[in-house]
Amino acid sequence: MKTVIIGAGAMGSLFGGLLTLAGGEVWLVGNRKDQIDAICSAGLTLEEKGELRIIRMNATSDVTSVGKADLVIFFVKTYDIEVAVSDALALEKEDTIFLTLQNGLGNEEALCRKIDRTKAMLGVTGHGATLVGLGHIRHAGWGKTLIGELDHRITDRTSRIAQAFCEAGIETEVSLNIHDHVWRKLLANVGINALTALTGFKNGQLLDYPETVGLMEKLVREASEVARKKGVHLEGDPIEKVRKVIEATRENRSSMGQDFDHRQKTEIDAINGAVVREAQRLGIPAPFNQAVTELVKAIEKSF
Ligand code: KPL
Repeated sequence: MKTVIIGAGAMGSLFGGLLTLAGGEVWLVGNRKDQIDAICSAGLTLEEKGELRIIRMNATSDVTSVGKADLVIFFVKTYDIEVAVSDALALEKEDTIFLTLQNGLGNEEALCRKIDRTKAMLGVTGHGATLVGLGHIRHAGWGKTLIGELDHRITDRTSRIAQAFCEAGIETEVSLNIHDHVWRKLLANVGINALTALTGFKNGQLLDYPETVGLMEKLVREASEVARKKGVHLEGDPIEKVRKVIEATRENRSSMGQDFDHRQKTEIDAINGAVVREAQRLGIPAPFNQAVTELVKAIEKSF
């Protein structure tokens, strides 16, 4: 399977590196030339539990140089998905699969605006990774990856991709209702990302203070209410689930935290901002999500 990953940030590089180690043709495509040049000249440095591995891999900033792909995985920021999908059309052949593993809401819609729905696939991952330098990432959070068809069928192609991921050490299951998992992952991002960005904490530190625990719970409670009203099936206690993600990614700096560290635009509109929009549509309050959305946006504007 020829796999092309669009987005050479921490998570795209992590999946690219692990899939490369498992064999098969893998390409990492990113628009940050310095990051791509570093990987091309010295390989990707993957730091895991204190150990360093150098992974020699294919990387480019010119998607048209890659040829056609069997599988395209999107790991770009939510606000870049439209452009990324247009670029990725250069990789399309009759049976190419386009899989988004991005955070937040709205990726499926963006993908299906330019790609036939039958070629699109959704997924979420519980892994966390930090970009520590050019061509250097730290794998700092572990969790399951789930993928699924938009129409919730189990197909050969989902099983094939899940197997390829598992062979690369990325524990993956095929889901019969991937949309529920997109919301479950969203709840983790709702509870973790803005709070870690605003406080400067690593994910695990949120559990060290009653104030951040309380805020996390309020954010997740509001979002769960929205999810339930939309008919999303949330298994068990959503707050406990988010606590588990925090523990499993304790040493990671969330992606929004890293955006703040680099004074970059964040995915707030697709995470807490999306909860606020959905809550408004349903006529229910989401004041804590509204507050963190406005705070993050104000700080973003000051960058
Ligand atoms: O998805 C993440 C993110 O940082 O965006 C988690 C799972 C919270 C890991 O940090």
